Amino acid sequence: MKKVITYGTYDLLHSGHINLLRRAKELGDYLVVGLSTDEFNALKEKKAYHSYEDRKMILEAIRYVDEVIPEHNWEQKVQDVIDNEIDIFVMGDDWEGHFDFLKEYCEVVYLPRTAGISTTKIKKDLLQP
Ligand code: C2G
Repeated sequence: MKKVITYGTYDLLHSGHINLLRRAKELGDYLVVGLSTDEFNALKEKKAYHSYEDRKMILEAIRYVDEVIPEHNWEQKVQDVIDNEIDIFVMGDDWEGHFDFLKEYCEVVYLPRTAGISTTKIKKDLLQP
């Protein structure tokens, strides 16, 4: 069984997230998502609208997602890859190069982001009169 992992905040779920999760799952048989906790989001200087529990429940309802684990910090990825016997690490290409250190442990794939959509854009657009 080929296992894939990806990470993110996944707040205010949108088509860019789904496109990423679908393509990540297509690379293997089992997709693990490392979901940023509310505390880690604070470290990333991100404030999610939905709580970790709600974002986890929403992700678990997506057909492409097989398991959700908490992402507490930047340092846990190597251990996650080892503990979960991961074959492929996937992220959107806005992260291109940032996680190449994982190439020692698994394949590293950066997928093209979906243009024109982001949680930040949604929040901004909703403020427009
Ligand atoms: N994404 C995408 N297209 C978009 C928006 C997001 O492909 N239009 C991808 C991102 O590249 C990322 C995933 O969707 O791979 C989740 O995006 P975020 O929730 O914004 O995640 P981020 O804050 O980038 O957290 O340790 C890694 C971090 O937790 C990544």
